[in-house]
Amino acid sequence: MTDDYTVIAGCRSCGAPDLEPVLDLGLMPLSDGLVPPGADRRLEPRYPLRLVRCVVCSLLQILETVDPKVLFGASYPYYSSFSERLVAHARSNVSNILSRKHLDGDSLVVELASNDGYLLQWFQEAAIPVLGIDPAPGPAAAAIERGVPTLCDFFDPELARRLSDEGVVADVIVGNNVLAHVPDQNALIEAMSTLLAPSGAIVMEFPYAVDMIDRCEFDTIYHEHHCYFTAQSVMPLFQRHGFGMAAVERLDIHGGSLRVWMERDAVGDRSVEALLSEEVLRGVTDAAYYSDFATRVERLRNGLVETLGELRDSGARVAGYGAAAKAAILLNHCGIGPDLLPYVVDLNTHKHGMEMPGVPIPIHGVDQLMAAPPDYLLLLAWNHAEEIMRQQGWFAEQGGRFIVPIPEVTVVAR
Ligand code: JHZ
Ligand code: ZN
Repeated sequence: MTDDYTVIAGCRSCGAPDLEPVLDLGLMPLSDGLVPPGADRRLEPRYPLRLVRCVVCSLLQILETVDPKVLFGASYPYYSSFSERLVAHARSNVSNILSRKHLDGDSLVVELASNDGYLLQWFQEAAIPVLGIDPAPGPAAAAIERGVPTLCDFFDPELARRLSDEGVVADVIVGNNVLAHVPDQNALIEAMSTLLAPSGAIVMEFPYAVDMIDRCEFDTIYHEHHCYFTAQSVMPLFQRHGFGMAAVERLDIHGGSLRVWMERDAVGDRSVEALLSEEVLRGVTDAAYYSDFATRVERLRNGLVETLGELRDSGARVAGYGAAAKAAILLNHCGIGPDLLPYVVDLNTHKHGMEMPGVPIPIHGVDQLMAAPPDYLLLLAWNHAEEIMRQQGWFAEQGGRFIVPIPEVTVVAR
């Protein structure tokens, strides 16, 4: 356990002090804190991880705030371009924006958490000037290498002010999987407001909390994600800063996400009205909607551990696919170590040779599977299940089976 974190006293959005418990995941390591082999595991930091809900604005959030410099520092290993589907998704996101908003060679698109440039490259292809901002040095350097102008820094009100003073004005700000990643959402929106042209649009994607709760995606709860949004809880956050939700879309990326289109004083179209009322009907602003989540998570955990235990006892060989951030939470919360899962494979070369956070499970390249095929492949990156099963078709053809752990433990022969 370590003490380099703080605990919030009130809601990250509205400040209300009444935060009711939803799920306690115990002491967890940092989900992207890969560990070099031979490191003293006793020194590995662990932090409490408690999901709570604001009684006033219904925002789901974690109590703990780990310093972002620790979370997204020099060894941050996530590179978006390793998923073909994610790159294709980014491309269609860009055409969607271009069809809604007139942009040309005099416009500017700023992307927050632009990672390795996997999205901005498509604006560049359409000859639209871009600026990426990302604090993680590895992915930012990869973006620069592929010719995407990128500022390696944390985007906050101070940086926004500095850029604005230099004359930077954004016609569109894109922010995918970044709204939850900052500890102070109000400051982030204020900073975006500083940089945005008066008629500009903010287009953001984030995992949808309704999908997370419905599909038992507890492993997407980790210290990088401070908040888990519904349409109902994200609206007041933006309204507080003068923005309205013009449109909203449900997407099946990352286990289920929302894409919101925010503009100053916007009045929502049919999509906004429809989703807001659907949420009310589902009761997402009531405590009851969240009350059995913890029990369902425990049931899933027990079922997975039992399945893996039976496979081990029967002499079957099991490996994991995807050294994802969510994998760290799934393995640690379930107490799955190398006895149940001897190794994990991943396409991301930056992760090879390292070990999973919290549990000494080594990460190998995907070719390891061919070298010594296991009998079962546990899809830790279950959100990419289709892409991975397609890519590893040979594995199924020679009798291998996939275990998909979420939303419930399922064995797929294909
Ligand atoms: P993946 C990430 O979480 C990062 P993670 C971040 N925390 C976030 O907010 C969410 O996304 C939304 C590999 N892979 O995408 C690549 C293959 O090896 O589920 C990754 O290491 N082969 C900012 O880390 C991992 O799996 C493949 O074919 O939970 C997937 O990680 C594919 C498709 C992926 O996100
Ligand atoms: Zn609140």
